[in-house]
Order: sequence, then C-alpha cells, then structure tokens
Amino acid sequence: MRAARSRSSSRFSSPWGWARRPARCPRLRVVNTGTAAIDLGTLTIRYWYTADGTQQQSWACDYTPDGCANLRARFVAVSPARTGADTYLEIGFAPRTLNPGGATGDLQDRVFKSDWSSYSQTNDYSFNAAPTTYADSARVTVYLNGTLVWGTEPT
Ligand SMILES: [Ca+2]
Repeated sequence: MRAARSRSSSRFSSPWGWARRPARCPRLRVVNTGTAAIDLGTLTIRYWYTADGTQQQSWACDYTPDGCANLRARFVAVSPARTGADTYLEIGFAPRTLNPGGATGDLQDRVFKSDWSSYSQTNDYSFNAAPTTYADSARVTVYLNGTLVWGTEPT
C-alpha cells in the first residue's frame, strides 16, 4: 500500500510578478509504505476537484526535490461528474526507483485559470484545509500502472 499525503492550501502567489494570482496549491507527497521498490515512472496521482468554470487551466511546479522537469501533469475531465469532482489533475513522474519507506519529497505546485479567476476549493473532493503539515489523504488517489493502490475515488 502506498500513502498519498497531502496538504492543500489556498494562497495567493506571484511567481511571475503578478500582483495577485488566485491559485489552487495542493501540496503532495507520496510515500512507499509497501515492502517492494516501485518505479515512480509507473505511478500517478489524481487530485479530484470541481473546476468552477470552463476557462483553460494551467499547472506549474514551483519546487520538488527531484526537479520540476521530472514531473508531468494533465487535466482530465470527469464525465459524468462525480460528487466534488468534474476534473482531476493527474501528476506523473520520470522513472526513478522509490524504495520501501521512500517518499517523493515535497511537491509544491499550482493550478490556475487563464483569466486568473478564483477557484472554490470548499466544493472539491480532494481538498482538505485542516492539515498544517502532511497528513494521509484518502481522497487523493494513487495508481500504479493505472491500478488504484491508495485512496478512494469520488462517486
Ligand atoms: Ca471547486
């Protein structure tokens, strides 16, 4: 079993000099709690949410110990929509061995809309405002080769 530990926060950031940018900033870390090494290249994370509109969305990686160039992300529409989710953000990794007990390290990223309009996070399945440090999140799902290995998808 693998644990996705997430801390989701809502904050305003100005990475490219914008005065204010409404952005969703889920922070994620995946821990290999199993007994076998895995290839991170086969692992994907889904963060489930409602997009609150149809504007084009973008993803940006601010920092991760493996290097942002070793991450990829895409937005996938969920149709029909599920409770708290009409979209998920899927994050994947470059191939690397993740040994038992190993973690991906702090993944700091942002999601934002083309018109900088705000998201509402309170209606998002994967959002959890409570933790101030990393905590296990069963609502952020993890897959190996597309097979669910952690968490519960929305229904
Ligand atoms: Ca939402």
